[in-house]
Amino acid sequence: MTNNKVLGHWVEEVAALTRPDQVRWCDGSDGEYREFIDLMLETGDLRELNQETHPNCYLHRSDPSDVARVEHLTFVCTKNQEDAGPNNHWMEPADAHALIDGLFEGCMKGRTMYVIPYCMGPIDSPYSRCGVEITDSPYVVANMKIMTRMGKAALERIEREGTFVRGLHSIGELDPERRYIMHFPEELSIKSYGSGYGGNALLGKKCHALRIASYQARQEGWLAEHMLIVGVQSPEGETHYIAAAFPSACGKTNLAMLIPPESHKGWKIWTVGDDIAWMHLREDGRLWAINPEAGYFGVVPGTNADTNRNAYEMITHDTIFTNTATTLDEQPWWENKDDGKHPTWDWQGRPYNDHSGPAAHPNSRFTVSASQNPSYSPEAEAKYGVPISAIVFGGRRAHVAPLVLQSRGWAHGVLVGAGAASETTAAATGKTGVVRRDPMAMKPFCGYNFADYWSHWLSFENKSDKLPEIFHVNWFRKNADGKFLWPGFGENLRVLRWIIDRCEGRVDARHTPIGHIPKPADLDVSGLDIDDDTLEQLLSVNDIEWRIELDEVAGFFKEFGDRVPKRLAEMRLKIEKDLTNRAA
Ligand code: SAT
Ligand code: MN
Repeated sequence: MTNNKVLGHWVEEVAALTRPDQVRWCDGSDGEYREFIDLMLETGDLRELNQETHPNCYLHRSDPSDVARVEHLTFVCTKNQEDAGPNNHWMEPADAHALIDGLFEGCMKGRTMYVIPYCMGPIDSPYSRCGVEITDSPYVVANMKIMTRMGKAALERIEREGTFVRGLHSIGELDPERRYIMHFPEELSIKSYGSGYGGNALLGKKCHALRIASYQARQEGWLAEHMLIVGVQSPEGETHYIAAAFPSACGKTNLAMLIPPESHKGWKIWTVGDDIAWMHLREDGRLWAINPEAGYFGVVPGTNADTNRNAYEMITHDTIFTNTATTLDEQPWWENKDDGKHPTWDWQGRPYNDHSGPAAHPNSRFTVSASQNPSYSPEAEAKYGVPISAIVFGGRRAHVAPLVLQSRGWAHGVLVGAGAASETTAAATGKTGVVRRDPMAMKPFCGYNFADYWSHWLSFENKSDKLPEIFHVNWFRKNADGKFLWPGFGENLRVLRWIIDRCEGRVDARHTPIGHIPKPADLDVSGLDIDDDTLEQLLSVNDIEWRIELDEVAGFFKEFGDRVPKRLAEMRLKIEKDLTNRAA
């Protein structure tokens, strides 16, 4: 099936271990996709949704114990534990292989084993990387077809280049007690057992494009980041590209396909990517980004004509839904869909009543091709990607973090990213709403020691004087009554405009110890229901809160011991001193 001996061998080896009834090499064609959809309709893996209102839309209901990433079962298996760092669960590679191979043994009996060659990034981009996922889940194959460039062209590239990341996956018994997501960055391989859920099972996404790729990026001098990429075009026709990192389920997809509000006629937003950015320094000294993915695996609840019209419209056809509710006439339904309809069955297929919690799972998802997005940027297919003007870090913080701040240059920006924190969401199993450190929104995704990762980020500083400006935003700040201070969604464009103006040196700022903050007059809030006092609260820097914050950052850095770059520790200390002196 391939002339690449290493690949051919590996497939044989896996088949000998897992003993499937048949092996199927996937070609990535539309006909093949259709075939798998029909198969899953037959087996009940998929339900057909209302084909009049939602042509080619299907619903998958996960096992109720398998609806999010499982960080406590996700391991980075490097030879030395310190290389994985305190930010990862670690297992010795040989032990990890033995443990998980024990689970894989014979697990595909009675099943078909699918071989999926895929390419992360435009098929002809020198920055793209290929992989092969072996799985026994047709749901995974169908999702990989939407999320990656999968099949024939990818296999040809693998045969040409001779290298690929190996990903072995089985849904196993979907038993949470027999579930592991293991990464072997030194071997460029991934083994995932016991889950069918997105980030655990679609191995091209978080496992390859972030955990393995971040490890490779460090060795090779580039960056693999948990960032959306968006183009902001002004009425004058000038386009700036921004890469922004937010934790899962904090609105990356919404920001990536933002609809300019009524007040912003003539502005246009172009989506390059909504989740992952691979960034390379090019000869012109600028950082260029590609989106390794070809589709969106987005959070469904909250998507409506006001919050994200682009997404709302693009998921009315050719979409796989996972864990949404349904109406009596089999339309997908979710909380805040605001279409006037009511759910009849909840995400588990039980009759819905409002006492049994949300109808759609809070982490229910859509899988859809990027080409269906009305704001899809033609530059998303560009070989070298797009040049990045600004990098934005963000989180979900009810307090402390102002609406926006700009760092004092690259190194301070690295500190801002490294110290970022956010309240946890339903995208991962565990308690939601707890503030935790989430550097660069990479806590669950950095495939090696965070301290080394920060050093890697710092290493770019002297390589170019045309690096992007670095910012931090917080759309989620609340007042004393617990109400959001900022309207968010389309209005976030106002903040992006300030960011671009700062990059272009067109606007002044208020200089504080933690960074540059907009002067209230420079943030356009015309037409918004925001009075001077609210704006002041949004932009305020409370010195005491920030001293506590920086203290927490120091505590967090301590977990990484001597490996933390001195530069970061010194900068942190200096800001703490400046805040103290300011108070004195
Ligand atoms: O990791 S997933 O792809 O399942 C979604 C996310 O957490 O961003
Ligand atoms: Mn994500």
